[in-house]
Amino acid sequence: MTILQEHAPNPAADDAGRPIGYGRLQRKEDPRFVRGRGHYVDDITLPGMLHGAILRSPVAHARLVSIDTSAALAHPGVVAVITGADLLGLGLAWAPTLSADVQAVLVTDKVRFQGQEVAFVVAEDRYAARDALELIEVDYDVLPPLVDARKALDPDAPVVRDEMEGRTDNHIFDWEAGNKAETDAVFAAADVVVSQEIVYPRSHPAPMETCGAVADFDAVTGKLTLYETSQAPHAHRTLFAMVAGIPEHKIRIVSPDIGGGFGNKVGIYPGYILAVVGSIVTGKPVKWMEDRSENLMSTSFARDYIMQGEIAATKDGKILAVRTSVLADHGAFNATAQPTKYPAGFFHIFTGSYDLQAAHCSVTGVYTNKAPGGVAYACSFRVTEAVYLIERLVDILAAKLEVDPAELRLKNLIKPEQFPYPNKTGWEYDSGNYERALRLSMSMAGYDDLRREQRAKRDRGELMGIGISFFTETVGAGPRKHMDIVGLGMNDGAELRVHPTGKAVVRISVQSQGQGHETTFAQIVAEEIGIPPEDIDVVHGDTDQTPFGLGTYGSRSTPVSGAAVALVARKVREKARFIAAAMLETRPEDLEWEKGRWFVKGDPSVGKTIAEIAMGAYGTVALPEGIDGNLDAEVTYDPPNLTFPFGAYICVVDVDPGTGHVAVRRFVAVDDCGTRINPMIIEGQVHGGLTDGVGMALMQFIEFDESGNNLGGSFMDYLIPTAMEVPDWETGYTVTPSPHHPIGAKGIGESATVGSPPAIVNAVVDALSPFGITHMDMPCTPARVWAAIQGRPRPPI
Ligand code: MCN
Ligand code: CUN
Repeated sequence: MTILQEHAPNPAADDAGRPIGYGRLQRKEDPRFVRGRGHYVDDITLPGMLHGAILRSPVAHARLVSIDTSAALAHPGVVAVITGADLLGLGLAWAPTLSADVQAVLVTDKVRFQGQEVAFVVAEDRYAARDALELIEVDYDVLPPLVDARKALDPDAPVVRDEMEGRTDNHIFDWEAGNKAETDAVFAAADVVVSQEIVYPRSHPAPMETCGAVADFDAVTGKLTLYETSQAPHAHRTLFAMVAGIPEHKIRIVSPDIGGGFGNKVGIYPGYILAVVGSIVTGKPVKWMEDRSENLMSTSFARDYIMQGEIAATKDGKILAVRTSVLADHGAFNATAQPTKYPAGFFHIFTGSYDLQAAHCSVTGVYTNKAPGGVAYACSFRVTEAVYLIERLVDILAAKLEVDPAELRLKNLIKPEQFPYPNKTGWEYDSGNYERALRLSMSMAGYDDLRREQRAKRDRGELMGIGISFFTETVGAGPRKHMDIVGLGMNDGAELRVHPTGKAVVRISVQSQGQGHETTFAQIVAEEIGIPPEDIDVVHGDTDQTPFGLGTYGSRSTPVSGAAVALVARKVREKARFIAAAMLETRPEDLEWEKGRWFVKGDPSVGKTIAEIAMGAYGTVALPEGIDGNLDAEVTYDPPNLTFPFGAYICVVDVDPGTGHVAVRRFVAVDDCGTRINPMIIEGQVHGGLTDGVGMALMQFIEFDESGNNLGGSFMDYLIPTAMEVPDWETGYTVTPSPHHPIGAKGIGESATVGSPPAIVNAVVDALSPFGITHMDMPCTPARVWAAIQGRPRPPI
């Protein structure tokens, strides 16, 4: 095992900022991955396995007139062709979504988005299955599609969900937070108000591995084993039991190695259900794996928020209030996979990191003829949109007041002594020292020098921009009193067993998709009971082997499951104390703990290590009353609150006025995720999220033409940032532990995706400000930037 030392001293690091034991431990899972020994769903091959393929609709909105499957069934190798009519008979044509809506598994009445699932072919190999798709004859009666969410509530708009009883429009929900009357009063009396329509465009998580499943239903035992790309195997098991009527104890869900999730693998897709139906119908295991275009066209779209934002302030720059009304395009099915009872997730946090007097938001959700949206993409469930809104508004306010955006933020950030801070929409931020983080990012960036450089460049006609964002994240869903998924409280279990020779296995309910849980969760146990991490096996991703829990998304693994793991280790440590006392023939209260060992107070030479205690537990030592002969424990953890990590980001861009190309020259990211477990893994998480941000801010488009055709269905159209588009990230950190987490840790997995787009767009707008530009919608592509500055006289500075 190699233990790398903390490198580069960080100006803010102090004793409290040291990571927990084993710090930058190299990832335990990597020897498997770098040798090509990862085991993904598509690597699973079962005896007699068949292959499924989905026929998808080429049109966005159409009545289904007829389907003729006879030619496909006659194709060599084809075993079964399943249509919506077949599913109706099984009661499986419509599946519940995670948000009290239903989604068609296969079209029965009407196609509602391009790419929707129409039929499922099961064949002896995937080529036969794919070939047979072309032999299915479908007669569509094409209808005018609803593409523009702004027109969704017009009286003459096509009605997407006309199958729902009594439904004559496309309205899904209205939701609000904050206090409208108070907010309006503050706005009415404010010196300065700025308003802006701010659009967070549709985006897609696009993980390296697409979604897929292998279903194996054993008709003799009645047991369903489902291997699937899932971020939440236990929640999926319960849902499958509810949907398919298979008893829950007869369902085993296995999520092996997952090649990236980013929210794409939270929900349950028709393809998973079809693989199960295929296996039940044929009596053989059935594999279904999406191709790239299917993934990009039909699964898990995120964002799509049209936000009218307003911010009110005094003339000397004290921000008083924020208000916004949002139109949310949820696509054809409200399949939003998020764990809160609020239809806009954690959008509450649009109040940002500022000490405000009042705030109000209202969100209206609508159906359109697009693939289900409103789902998840490294987002903490709408925190991305909320942070983008407030951070753009603060910059627009700074421009209006002609003050430096860093100064405006420093003046308004919540102060350390105000924590725990109740924001104006009812959430309590657990801990923070915001000014310290912003000042650190400014010193790392050399902020004043950058502004000087910018002035000199402007004099020469060069376009350089500096953008800041400060964000507060909301992660660690969550307290069961606040949130659930279809009635399942957001709690997580952990089981720890120490074997007789002192090696251990910890079983967890969350599911890594690349975040390194096998390493960091072993580090937490190592810290708590002193067994080295290489002696601790982390088991996850198999419902038959792990305790119940709600899975990995919303950066909840560390805040919830990590807490469970720390507590289960403490439980084992306490049990070990009683066993050690029996072994040492003393009283438990006479023992003292040092990492890995209980010893007699005042006589450190007399003690027992965890390994010795484990042998004692399983051995012949006479155990005290109530202590059984093992060194095991289990817990289920219900967090008292969410955790609120935060960060201060500074982006420097150069814009080429001739082509409109934006180059991100520098990016400084200071993150605070409380106590840090593994700084190397944290940096990896931050680098990935920042790269996502470059994609969203500068490159990625999912447009639909007027017929509802998705124009972003391949990586030729939906661009993925590479090393070519990103700078060398400059990361720093501060440490403000969470007061309610057993080891003080907060999540980090989505922080950089949340925080980076506003920093980048703020930098682009800053670069273009000499043209009088105060806002630009993402993505700031060369074409858009170039068009924005054409015909605009540049005032002399
Ligand atoms: N960590 C740490 N110290 C902390 C906080 C976290 O060392 N104070 C470590 C954790 O122990 C874990 C990793 O950082 O190994 C991420 O932890 P956490 O913030 O708890 O997030 P989750 O593990 O719950 O991961 C989910 C999050 C989400 S929601 C998305 S989306 C996303 C992200 O993680 N998807 C990812 N990062 C990803 N990284 C990879 N490689 N692949 C994905 O699909
Ligand atoms: Cu919001 S995407 Mo992540 O929570 O799986």
